[in-house]
Amino acid sequence: MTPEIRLRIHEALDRFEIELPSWGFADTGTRFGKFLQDGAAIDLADKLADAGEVHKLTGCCPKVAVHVLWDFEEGDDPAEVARLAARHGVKIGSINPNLFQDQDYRLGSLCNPAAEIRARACRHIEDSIKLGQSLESEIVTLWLADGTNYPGQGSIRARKQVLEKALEEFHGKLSEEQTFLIEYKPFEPAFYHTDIADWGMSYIYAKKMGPQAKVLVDTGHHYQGQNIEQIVAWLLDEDMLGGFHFNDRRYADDDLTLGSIDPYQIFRIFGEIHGYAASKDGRYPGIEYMVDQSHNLKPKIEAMIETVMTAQELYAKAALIDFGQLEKHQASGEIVDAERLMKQAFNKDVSGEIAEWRKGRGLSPDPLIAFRESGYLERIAADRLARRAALGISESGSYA
Ligand code: AFD
Ligand code: MN
Ligand code: MN
Repeated sequence: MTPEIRLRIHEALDRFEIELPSWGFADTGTRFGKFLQDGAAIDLADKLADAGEVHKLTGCCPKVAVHVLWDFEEGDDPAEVARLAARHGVKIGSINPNLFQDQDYRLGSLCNPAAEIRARACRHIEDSIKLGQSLESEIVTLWLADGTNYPGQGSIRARKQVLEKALEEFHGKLSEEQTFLIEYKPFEPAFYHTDIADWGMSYIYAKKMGPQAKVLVDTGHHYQGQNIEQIVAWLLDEDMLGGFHFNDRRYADDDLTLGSIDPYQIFRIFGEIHGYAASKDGRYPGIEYMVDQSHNLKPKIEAMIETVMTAQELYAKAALIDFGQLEKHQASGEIVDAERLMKQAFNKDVSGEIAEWRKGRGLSPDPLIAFRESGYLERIAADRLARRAALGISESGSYA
């Protein structure tokens, strides 16, 4: 490959940071049960250690997303959490409130018909915003599971109005450094309507909230056949793309590892971002690239390293699209040439340049192999097995 191509790949990798989800290291499952892994993280300290290991090996994951109710106990000292993260070479990234598990939220949280439950949900969001400030985190990501399961169960318009008002109030609580990302999802756990079901709803809510609110695109949160890169292009053009939750899916919100089902789609999404920057004299928008996956079957840390390596590879490939030449093909209606240009970039083998980039940063050319050879998993599995036994975590994954 030419030095110019090599430089483009290295420059792309230099700017590409990926946030890891704390929950991706812990035992997760489906509603049909969990398959426990000996080395799965038990508490936030474990999660930060595992994330730190992934960052140490990949060199591009300095931040860890936290889930407020899964990662923090009442009375936890945020300063101590920040110090713990620093000890593992990472820092706390996005704050994820949890309005979907408490029994009070059976009929919804921010959109619940009962004012006192809505008020309780608002307090949790405001506490999450404050927690973010105490952790010097700059991102709050709201995924709202609210919705209904049957026609007539709730007024879609009344719920929209109630939610708008709550969101506008949250905006006033943000510090200057914070951005509030509104994530959408067409269905699940609600199965008749979801109050924030698509990018248009997120966009409208974010616009009404204020200038520090943007849209979060979770790549699994789309109906089959939806053109996600078109949504990304629109949000980029409106300066409303806040970030991504990366995962892949075959059917719905499957939380499979990125690129395991449709790598070309992720490449095209990255192509929109590189193309946008190419149209802005190389200026890239500030976008939060975050993983959101549940590794129910794959070994958790391996799956996370695999995801990061795949994201880097696809981002580097998309950086090779010749946008100047593409514009010429587009202007002349040369459809086959335009598509060939995309496919050539997608099919480029960039593994050598990525290995060089890693070696230049003192990293192993293959972080997955380096992880396997490190003995890290064997060490933590022994420790965590003993702690599981002491905690009485049964094979069903719940505390005995
Ligand atoms: C679930 C939801 C959503 C959310 C994530 C973390 O579908 O993607 O962002 O949990 O709370 O995957
Ligand atoms: Mn998500
Ligand atoms: Mn999801």
